Amino acid sequence: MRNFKFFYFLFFIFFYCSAHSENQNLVFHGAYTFETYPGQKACAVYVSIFNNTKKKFTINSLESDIAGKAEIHEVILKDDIVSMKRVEKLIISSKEQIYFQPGGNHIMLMNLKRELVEGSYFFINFKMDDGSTNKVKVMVLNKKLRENFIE
Ligand SMILES: [Cu+2]
Repeated sequence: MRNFKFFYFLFFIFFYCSAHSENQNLVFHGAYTFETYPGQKACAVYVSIFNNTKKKFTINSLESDIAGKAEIHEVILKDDIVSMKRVEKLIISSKEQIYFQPGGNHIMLMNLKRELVEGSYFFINFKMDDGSTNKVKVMVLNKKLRENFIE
């Protein structure tokens, strides 16, 4: 009788875990950028990406209706000079958390097609190597907030 209960317990755990992992995907949290001034052609977008799954994800490319070009950039500090380099493919390993933040790695939108107004939002599509797309909402914040984000 006791063994039977134990078996039932294992059975429950197995189904509980598999039901949860099946629904899991990459989670994009709190994407934002700052309002632009008239004529501004590029802006940086920040977001946190959580991979709570056992799988590895690869972001192949980005696109957005509001920009001619969207890229992932990493910030490189060499000989006291800060520069940006395009990341061709971003691999997010199992259980990895990635934080794009002001002063660090970011998403760069270039050839902006319109001014970004505080309180509005737009979308960026993250195209994955498995053919799927993650559509992420980006909030436009007041540029005065920027000062609070940088050291
Ligand atoms: Cu950049």
